[in-house]
Amino acid sequence: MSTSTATPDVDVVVIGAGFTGIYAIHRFRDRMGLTVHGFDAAADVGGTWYWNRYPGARVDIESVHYSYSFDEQLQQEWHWTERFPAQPEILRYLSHVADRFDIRKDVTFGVRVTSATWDDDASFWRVTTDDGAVTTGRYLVSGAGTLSVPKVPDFPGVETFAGRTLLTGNWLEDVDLTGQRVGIIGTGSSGIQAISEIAKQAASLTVLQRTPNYATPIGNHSTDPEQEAAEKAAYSDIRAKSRNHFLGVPYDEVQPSALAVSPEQRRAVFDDRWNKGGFRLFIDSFADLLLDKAANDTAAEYIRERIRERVQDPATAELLCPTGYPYGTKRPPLETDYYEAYNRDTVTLVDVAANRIDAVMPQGVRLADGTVHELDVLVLATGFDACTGPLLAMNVTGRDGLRLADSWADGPQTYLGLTVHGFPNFFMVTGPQSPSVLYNMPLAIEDHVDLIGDVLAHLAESGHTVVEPSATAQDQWVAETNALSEMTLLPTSASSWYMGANIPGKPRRVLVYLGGAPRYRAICEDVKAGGWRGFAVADSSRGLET
Ligand code: NA7
Repeated sequence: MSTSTATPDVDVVVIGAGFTGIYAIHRFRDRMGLTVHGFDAAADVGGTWYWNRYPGARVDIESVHYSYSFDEQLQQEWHWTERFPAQPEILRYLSHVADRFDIRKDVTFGVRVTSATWDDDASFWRVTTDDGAVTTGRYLVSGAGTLSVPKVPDFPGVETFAGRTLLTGNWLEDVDLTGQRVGIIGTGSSGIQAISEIAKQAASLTVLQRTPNYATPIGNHSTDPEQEAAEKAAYSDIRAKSRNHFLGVPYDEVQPSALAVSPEQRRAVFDDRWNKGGFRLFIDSFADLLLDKAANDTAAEYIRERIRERVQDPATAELLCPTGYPYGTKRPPLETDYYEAYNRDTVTLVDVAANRIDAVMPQGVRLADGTVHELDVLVLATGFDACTGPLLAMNVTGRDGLRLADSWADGPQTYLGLTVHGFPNFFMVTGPQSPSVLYNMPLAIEDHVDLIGDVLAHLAESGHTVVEPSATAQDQWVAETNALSEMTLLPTSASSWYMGANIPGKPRRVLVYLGGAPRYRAICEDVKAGGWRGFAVADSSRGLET
């Protein structure tokens, strides 16, 4: 008997019920007729938008683009109230999609995957959850997210704080901060969004900043009915254009080089993109900002000038001006009235790069020089163990007992950011070394889920049940991903989570494919057209010739 005839509980186990899990269940179950079961640690669907309910949490890509494209009726019927909606509205949208496609009936909520182990004899995955249950599935699809394992810094005494400690990446309740003395550590995208809102409520807000950021205006506004109607009428063109853009948005005004135009022309472009908001300045101004330091300097200086215009106290303004790294080498935050928050008497900026955080005490935070900031609430907006963290947290063990943690000891090793040699039938949606966080997420997710669907269809057609990338294909992909990053300012410039550099001890390797979504999609098409080049298929994992 072929070992692969052992029958698992389901065809596909899907981990996570965020943007990925919802679409994956629909795609595999309703469009392919496979049996599917999902798991999510949350009590309901939503993923990122379930866990991040901190004040000010908001999407950074226009939701007309940051939304599913797979169902025409869905995209026609849904109405966004704002250009860049806040977290509650996105969660409502995901709940609506889950209702519409009856997703919840195939998800177990409130359980966390504690291990996933490939069974070499049965050729399927055994997925263990923290309720003790074991579920077997022929294929394992991770939709565990890229920014879903929060980083909690181990400041000495952090557990002794007598007030309330809140983590932006795990913030589930409405919290009234009115009249409270609030301290916040972290001025990345989450911290900047939270600071702008908390500043309006708190009796005092102390911002403990280690690195200033290049935040630029989001330009949010209520949905304009005429614009909405026009976009809905042209949705298929918009989506096609988005998929042909580096970041997955239909922007088309980027100019080749910031250095090829006069200072006046450059200023006019920067002003225009600044006023348009969103990521226009970052990815729709000049194409060489991430490639050429001199080009980048022009944008960095422009942003610093604008910060100085907005912050009344010159010393505070200087502290808010990033100087130590190029624009965009850390993920640029988008903001509404962030810099104006520092013009309030109740908001204080503290430079914890110069005077580092020494310890957390019952009454607040103590700095190296002995200063104590007394607080009722401490907000940690300290980021995530990005891209690899959510996958490694699941204790994945592949063929011949190979642990993912060992395979990735020196950084992620993947083929296409989708699969891993030694881990048959394992698929990572928006995995490390895919465009993921540098590609409009819902579209990146749809592309990957569709690609997995195509792999599974190919297996079914060819009469096989097991697929795995070859070591050679994987080595080439890792080399290409690293080489692409070397062409940019990223590897050498900033301690960014793009490079894994925000987590002590994490290998410093690029976690994102920097060739852009269109090139990546073309490569995937080519792999498919070439008979799934780089993949080996078999009846059982013992039969893989890799
Ligand atoms: P980020 O962008 O990683 O920001 C984390 C912030 O926390 C950043 O300002 C860090 O400063 C700061 N941080 C982290 N650890 C410490 C310690 N130990 N001491 C002081 N300050 C610290 O995370 P976000 O949640 O804001 O954003 C993540 C993504 O979510 C975002 O890019 C979007 O894609 C959505 P540092 O810069 O390391 O000096």
